[in-house]
Amino acid sequence: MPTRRTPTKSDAAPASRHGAGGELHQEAGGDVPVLTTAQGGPVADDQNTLRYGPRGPALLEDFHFREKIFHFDHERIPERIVHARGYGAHGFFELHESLADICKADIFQRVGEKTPAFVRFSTVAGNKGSADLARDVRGFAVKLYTQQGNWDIVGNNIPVFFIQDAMKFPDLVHAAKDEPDRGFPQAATAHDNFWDFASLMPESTHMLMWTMSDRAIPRSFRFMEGFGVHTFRLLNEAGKSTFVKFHWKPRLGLQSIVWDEAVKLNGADPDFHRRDLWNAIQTGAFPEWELGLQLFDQEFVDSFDFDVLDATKLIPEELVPVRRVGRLVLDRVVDNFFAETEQVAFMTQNVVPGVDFTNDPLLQGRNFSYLDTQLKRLGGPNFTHLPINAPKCPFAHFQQDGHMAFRNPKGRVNYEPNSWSQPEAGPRESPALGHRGFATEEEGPKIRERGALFADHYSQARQFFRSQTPVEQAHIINAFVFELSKVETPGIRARMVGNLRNVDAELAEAVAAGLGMELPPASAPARAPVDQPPSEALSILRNPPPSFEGRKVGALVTDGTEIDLLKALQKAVEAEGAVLELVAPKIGGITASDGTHLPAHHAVAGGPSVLFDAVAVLPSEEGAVLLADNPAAKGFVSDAYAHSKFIAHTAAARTLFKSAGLMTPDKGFVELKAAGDVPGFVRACRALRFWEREAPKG
Ligand code: HDE
Repeated sequence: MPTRRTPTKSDAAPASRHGAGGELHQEAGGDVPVLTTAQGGPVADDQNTLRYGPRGPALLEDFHFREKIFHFDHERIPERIVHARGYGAHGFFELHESLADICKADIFQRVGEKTPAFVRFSTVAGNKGSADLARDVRGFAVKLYTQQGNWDIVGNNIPVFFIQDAMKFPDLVHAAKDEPDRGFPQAATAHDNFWDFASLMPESTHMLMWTMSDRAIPRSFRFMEGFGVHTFRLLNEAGKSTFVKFHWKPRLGLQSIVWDEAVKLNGADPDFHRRDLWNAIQTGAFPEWELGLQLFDQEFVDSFDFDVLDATKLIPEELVPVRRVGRLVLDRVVDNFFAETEQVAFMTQNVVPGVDFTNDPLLQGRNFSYLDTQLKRLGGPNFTHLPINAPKCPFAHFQQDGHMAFRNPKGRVNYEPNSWSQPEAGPRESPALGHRGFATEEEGPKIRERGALFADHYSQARQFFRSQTPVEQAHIINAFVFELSKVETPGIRARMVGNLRNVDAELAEAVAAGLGMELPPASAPARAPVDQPPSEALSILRNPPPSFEGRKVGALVTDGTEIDLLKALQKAVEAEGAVLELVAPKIGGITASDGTHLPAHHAVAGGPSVLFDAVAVLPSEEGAVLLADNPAAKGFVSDAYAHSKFIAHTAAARTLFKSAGLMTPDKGFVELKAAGDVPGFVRACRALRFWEREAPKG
């Protein structure tokens, strides 16, 4: 049976050219390019520094050595202050529905037209080298290279935010990141500083409900939503304004993992998310999202229970449906991680004519921060000269010079107005084509104050909790208990649980019980919460994916594994658009029942079941006896069980289950007696997990 190997770009890498002495130079010639310095000078010896005699001191004269080390010393740029760990890919946006009546942006005019895009996903709190499965918000930043310049929708996978005013952003980020004296914990909010701040900022409660939910541990970037978060405006040719919230809806549906998997994945494969994106694109399974718009007018704004300028609130999809108008497809990995993913500069203020801001105080603050931060990170004002940041439409301006300016104007004229004639005279502003904001009428005293509705901190937090299934509610409770258990100061735990009493009594009681503490008094809300109708769209499990497409099955196999069963499984899994990988006692592989040798994708010790969405345990009788003695194999099945995965198995596998302590199989186990049983297993997998296994016992 042929096994699939993920092709990678490195497959095409040139042969290694290491040698102790001068072999490289001897090789160079013919098709082999000669190694040069950055100045282009050919290099004779890249192995030895220039020195007096074989054992003598190095010479300052060695310009090749000095240049090489100098450049290496300066390879790093500051990592992003937030969203440092990220992964990007190229693709396109394709319009499905013309929006000409409500938005004049060029990108929204012609159905079927494709606009190049670059997307970077990220975690927020961890440093660049942290693990992918941290409990965290995921950044979902989209750069659209439109014919009217770059438009960046710098969003997250959660539709609300922790704070209402940009003034508090440095405090939020300081509190969430590692504590300044000790430099830990990394990529985790489970520590005193974060919960101290969060419990003192009731406006963050709604967002906390989301970050304690499974939304903060997505299965993959491909299976999560994206949100522009703020309310923006769309403007049509007549200058009419429509309010809008941006959504990205994943074609393969929503999916998250459970916390114990996240903990284990961070060790087993800290690059789980980036590897998933890379492999999906490289194998032609291009990740895809639909662009959705919630469109509303001033009348809705006036009637809504909350302020649409408050980024800690969302607009339920049941109230304003999401209109899907196009798709975003990622179909090309980067050529170079640093040049593209690291140097890409997203900026909320990058909008195009037809798209405008609102007075959301968070958005207004972001519009300053994103430009400012690029100067520090990318080292100068010319970061738009980098190919990843440069517009792909014609552009012309009089900005000049600065560090690393490599797109330089030709000719004499670098100012405006000027009286030269074209083409020397250069570009002119265009009132007709240029960006013009909506001419709002503003009045009022110059004050530091928020709108009255901003004071409702709990109504939507309650709505979120009550919209979840019991399994999801249990996960939220467990997450609060886990995080607050890491808080050393009991007063902080009590203050947080006091806030949770304003969200939901059962939630607060369950968290207090989980922490082993008395239920503290409820904190006094700034504004009494109001019950809102539950919203199905807020739950992951109430919105199951259309199929098992894009998911992965791990088959635990041994020598003597029944080949017909394995072939049938591979066929059915692939027909579903999913992937089957073989996990064997040794990476060298197995000899199947018909004598064929099958290489393995993973040795069981390095291929735990957390890497898969479902597992198949298919040992021969003898193989099962050996696996029953193998701690990694026992962990494979007991974790698959604990994580509520569907488990296909042969009769022989029971020996392994027994030794792993899995004595009472449930309906999540599917026995494969013959190839004909395989389709039933794959159909079951469409539900992704057998949640009955962990449903709270009533
Ligand atoms: Fe950001 N944020 N942010 N943010 N943000 C940055 O910009 C900032 C906020 C988001 O993949 C920084 O280039 C302020 C909300 C993403 O490169 C910085 C405030 C949302 C990314 C910055 C916010 C986001 C960033 C750091 C509060 C969701 C990664 C490096 C007013 C709607 C983009 C950089 C990428 C990155 C500032 C709040 C999303 C410092 C001041 C709300 C996805 O400019």
